[in-house]
Amino acid sequence: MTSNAQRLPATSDNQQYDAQERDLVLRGLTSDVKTLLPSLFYDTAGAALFEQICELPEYYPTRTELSILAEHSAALAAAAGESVALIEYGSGAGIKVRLLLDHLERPVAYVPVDVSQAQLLRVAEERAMQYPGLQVLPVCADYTQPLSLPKLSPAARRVAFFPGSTIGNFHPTEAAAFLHRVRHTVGPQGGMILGVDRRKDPQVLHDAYNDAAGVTAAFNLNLLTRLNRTLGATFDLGTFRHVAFFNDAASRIEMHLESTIAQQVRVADVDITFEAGETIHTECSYKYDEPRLEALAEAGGFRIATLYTDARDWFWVAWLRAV
Ligand code: AVJ
Repeated sequence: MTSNAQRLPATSDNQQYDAQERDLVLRGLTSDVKTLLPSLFYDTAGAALFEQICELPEYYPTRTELSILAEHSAALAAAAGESVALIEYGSGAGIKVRLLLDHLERPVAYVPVDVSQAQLLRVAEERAMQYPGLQVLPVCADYTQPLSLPKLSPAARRVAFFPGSTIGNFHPTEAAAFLHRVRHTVGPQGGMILGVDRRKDPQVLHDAYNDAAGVTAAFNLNLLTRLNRTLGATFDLGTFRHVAFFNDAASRIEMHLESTIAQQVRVADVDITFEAGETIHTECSYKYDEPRLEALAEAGGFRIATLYTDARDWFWVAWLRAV
């Protein structure tokens, strides 16, 4: 890990905690505006809750993106061309990529990148069996950090696949920096297939992150359960509540955990003070319109070649070409 200049509060005993997680969490909770990184959501329970979110009637992104991919995967595959090396950032359960692999002409390699090693190896093995002749080269890594990828045939055209509107978790400057790194990886002949959630009626957005069944609330609060386990934290879940709203000026959904009372919580042997009503900002989910997406593509060294959308204009699967 790279070192960080910012100093953390001194502690009596932190040996038992994962140092990287402790550093990240304490840096977030001791800053003026308390924040935590969305990647912390995805422990085993969190990943299962996210899968439940994807099934909710209010949560449209997953099924909308799948419908776009199902309808346009042949066109996307044709645009990508022959002999593609497909690099998937955050391959997860690896369902969506099959729609592409089924249509690509003689793909040479599939490179799934994911932090979850067990799931990564399972998906890699499955795909290798389903697509004989396809080289499957799994990379276990956090794709938000610079990556080194396996050597790919110089004849292969590199195409990045980043579905799920996960790009929405990045602030615009981080998103541009991420695309720029992808652009470097795919090279001047490369391309990118990017899933992007669009700006839309704020009520639709609000409902997608405030579902009636309370699954999104459970997903958000699970972060505190995780920290209680991994960092010996003392969060009382009865004193925090899920808050999610659309911030129109910033064009993003914000998720927060609000402390309903004034209190102190210990996290990895450090006392964190909350005022009543104070929140921890746990996630941003940026929503794009065309000018915003164009600006992002351009800043990352791509241009928008084709935008595929759904009947309601709620989501995009964008085909970007390297500039
Ligand atoms: C996985 C980042 C695309 O922002 O919609 C779902 C995560 N958070 N409900 C999103 C999420 C709350 C999701 N992404």
